[in-house]
Amino acid sequence: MATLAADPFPIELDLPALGLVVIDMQRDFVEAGGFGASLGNDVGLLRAIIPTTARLIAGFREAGLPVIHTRECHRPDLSDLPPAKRDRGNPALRIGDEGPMGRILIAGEPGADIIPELYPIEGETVIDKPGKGAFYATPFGEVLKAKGLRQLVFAGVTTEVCVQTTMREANDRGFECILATDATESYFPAFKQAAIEMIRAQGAIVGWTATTDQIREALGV
Ligand code: TIU
Repeated sequence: MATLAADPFPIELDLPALGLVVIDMQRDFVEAGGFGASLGNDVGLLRAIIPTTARLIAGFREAGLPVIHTRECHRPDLSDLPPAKRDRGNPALRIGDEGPMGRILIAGEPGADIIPELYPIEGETVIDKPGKGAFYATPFGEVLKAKGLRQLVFAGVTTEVCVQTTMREANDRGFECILATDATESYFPAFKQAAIEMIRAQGAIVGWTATTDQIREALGV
């Protein structure tokens, strides 16, 4: 056991049952011409967390604990893309359209892959998910169970969309969830702050928050 100096109160980490989940650090969300940009967002904001997220991932690797990556993407034939998702709003390019990094948010295209700075290493699990949450229509839950995980640290983008959705899904399934506040980002700074506060309010109603340094210290790296 190791104590993590988290908010709103410290949490005892059971290291053999702890894993890191890095949500959707894909070129489509952080590079020009991708899905995030097609929705009208300033994707530059998200790039600021790349070095911190790399340090967090390195800490888990050094401690010998699992790192699981997710990618929001769809099959090339769009059979897992509900029309309600594709037809939403008035984006510059829709999911499946040809963009500068290949087809927007489609599995196997350069834009849908994880950025080189945070690329998975041999043996790490990558979950492709058609929704915002990582449990829906994926083997994520079975993977966590097979690895014997009970506590999850979350990083990635965007804080209030895919990260928070997955944290809430995990919390309902009995996992203790910790958000790494400096390894997650939103296109909307106010939404990031609000998500952090709503997660840890009411006695950690969804989970805990901690910085990358605090997490690395608890890991002993
Ligand atoms: N648009 C936005 O903020 N996020 C997403 O569409 N997906 C994820 O958060 N990964």
